[in-house]
Amino acid sequence: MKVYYSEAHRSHEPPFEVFDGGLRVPYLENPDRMDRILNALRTTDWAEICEPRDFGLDPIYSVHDKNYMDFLAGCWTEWLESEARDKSTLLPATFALRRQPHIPTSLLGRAGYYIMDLSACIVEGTYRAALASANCALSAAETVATGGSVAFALCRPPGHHAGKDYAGGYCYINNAAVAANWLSAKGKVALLDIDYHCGNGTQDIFYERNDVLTVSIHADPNFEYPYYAGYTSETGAGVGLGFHKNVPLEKGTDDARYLSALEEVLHLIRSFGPKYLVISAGMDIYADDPLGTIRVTTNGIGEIGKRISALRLPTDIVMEGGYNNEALGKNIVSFLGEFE
Ligand code: SP5
Ligand code: ZN
Repeated sequence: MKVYYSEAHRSHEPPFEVFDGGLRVPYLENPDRMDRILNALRTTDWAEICEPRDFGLDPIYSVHDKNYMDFLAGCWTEWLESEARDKSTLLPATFALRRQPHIPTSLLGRAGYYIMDLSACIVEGTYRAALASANCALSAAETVATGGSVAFALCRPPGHHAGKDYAGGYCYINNAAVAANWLSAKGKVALLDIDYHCGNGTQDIFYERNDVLTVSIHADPNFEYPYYAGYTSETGAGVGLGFHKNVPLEKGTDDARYLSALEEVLHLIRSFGPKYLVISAGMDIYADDPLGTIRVTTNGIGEIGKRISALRLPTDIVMEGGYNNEALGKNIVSFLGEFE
């Protein structure tokens, strides 16, 4: 299996994030995550680690707002030129409300407009890392569009919380959405998000489209981040009505309950009849994840992989979250090992 991976992620290493109540904690979405996964993949005889190809900015601008991308590209330099006292990471403290906010010229004002929380910290290497991450997802898409049955995009930073014009939850460019949109020029696409958190960015990006079916299984947003999206009542709009599905889960969800939710959405994907499948593969559904509250085991993750692979669709698997670094390698191997 081709595994697309770039070293560019290493320069994206924010020194901290801010948790609920204002607690500064070490950045959970850290470079060590990739090393754990790479080490585990190197012990297999089926993973072939490859450099991504550079697709340029066009496939990204097809999903993300140009002004937002310009903000990502230039904000670090502006931050260094600003009056701020601690410049270790760009993080706003004021956020734009849902009205029709004016976009100010001030850097911190724009940061609060384009960033939705205190986990999408920006440092010098963020923009470059985010571009390389999107190129991994696109390279895997190209592999499955040219006859490959499956490819894995080992993306860092992750992407599914990033919308058309916002960053959030460790995400800046929505890698899976960029790949799915690129594939959609060649046929219908189903995008299944199994990360612990609702893929709110992906939901927003495809909400009014009927050529990309989006499905997300996640912790109930009524108690969990991202809070404001991921409810069962959200099923798409306009021509996209009926082409989005959320399956919120309770705290403590075990393998059996997770797999029954999965069966339900696999049925939906089968009836849609896509040409391609994109998976937003977050491993934070794992029982011992520091951010998670659901209890899927390593074997359960393998079983999820097995049932998805039984769809027999050309599949672009895109890395999302997963913060138990010690378990990340075995969980990814358990999942990917069921494909091909
Ligand atoms: C890609 C991905 O998995 N992003 C997840 C971002 C979640 N950020 C939520 C931060 C909320 C902090 N609450 C911490 C409670 C720890 N017990
Ligand atoms: Zn997550």
